[in-house]
Amino acid sequence: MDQFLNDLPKAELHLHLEGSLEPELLFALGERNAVELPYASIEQLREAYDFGNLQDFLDLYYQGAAVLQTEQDFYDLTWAYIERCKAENILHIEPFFDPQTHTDRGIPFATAINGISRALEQAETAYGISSGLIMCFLRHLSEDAAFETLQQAEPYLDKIIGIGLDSSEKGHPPAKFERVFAKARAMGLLAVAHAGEEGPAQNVIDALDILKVDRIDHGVRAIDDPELIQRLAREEIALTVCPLSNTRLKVFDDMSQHNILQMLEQGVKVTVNSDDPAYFGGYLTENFIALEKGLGMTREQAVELARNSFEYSFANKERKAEML
Ligand code: ES4
Ligand code: ZN
Repeated sequence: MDQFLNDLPKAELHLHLEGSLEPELLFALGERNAVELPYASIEQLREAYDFGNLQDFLDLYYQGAAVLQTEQDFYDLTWAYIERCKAENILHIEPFFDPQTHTDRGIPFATAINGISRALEQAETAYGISSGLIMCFLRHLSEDAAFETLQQAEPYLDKIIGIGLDSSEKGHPPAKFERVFAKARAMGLLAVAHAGEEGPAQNVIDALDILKVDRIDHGVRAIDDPELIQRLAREEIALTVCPLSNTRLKVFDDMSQHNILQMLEQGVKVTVNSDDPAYFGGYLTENFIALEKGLGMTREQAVELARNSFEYSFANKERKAEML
């Protein structure tokens, strides 16, 4: 089964590039850029990856990103993820990056996006892996800061397919970003948002009705609202679900408690994703394996989940037809 899941053609629609920064590369870049790290060893850093909730994780995730300084660093980070995709038969990716995590440290927007884009272009030419890059606004920062980031992105709109919204969900509801999402959509960008991860089902409704997103990231708390579950199924609004992330951040106590297959059986267009694999203990195949081990996912269910990842991707019709 493990080999079947690895070889199954897949797309990944919810992956934070900064969350694919493995401790080994983090230490190597720290050394290369003379950034002081508060950990004596790679092992000590890994031991710190024991999170009680989303905020515990975010604190370490933003700290780790500080080693990313040059365009080459962003290229190396992205390329390491692409090598994993190649090994796991991932045909299409729509990775996120958080420009504000870098611009707030004085790293130009151009440095991050040029390094990432160079790796994504090489993924296409070397491996035939197609992609669409999504830039996320940090929801703990202001809407004005998001507007400023959108402005910085304007020269690079050919390299970005859409915008997203991530970071601390509690206390930062979708409505805070209504105007900046409207502007981005008017510029032709697609939109997604993290909603219903730690926050309530209402955040999923508001992401749809106020931000007018094309897809929901996580969305697992939608289960608390049966009417919303029916709507998601009826309107074919896909959820990018991240099983290992949800257990590592204590959204569910144990994988046996996860609701992804329950939603799948209720007709919700769910997909499997790895979120921040360097921090949560596994890339995409490992997330599929965790669903088999923890929830008894069948091969047929795995195939349906993988099909959803192509069908609800932002790839064009021709590319979808090739992958499906
Ligand atoms: C994130 Cl798991 C998760 N949730 C919200 N924001 C994030 N940024 C990176 N990973
Ligand atoms: Zn995420």
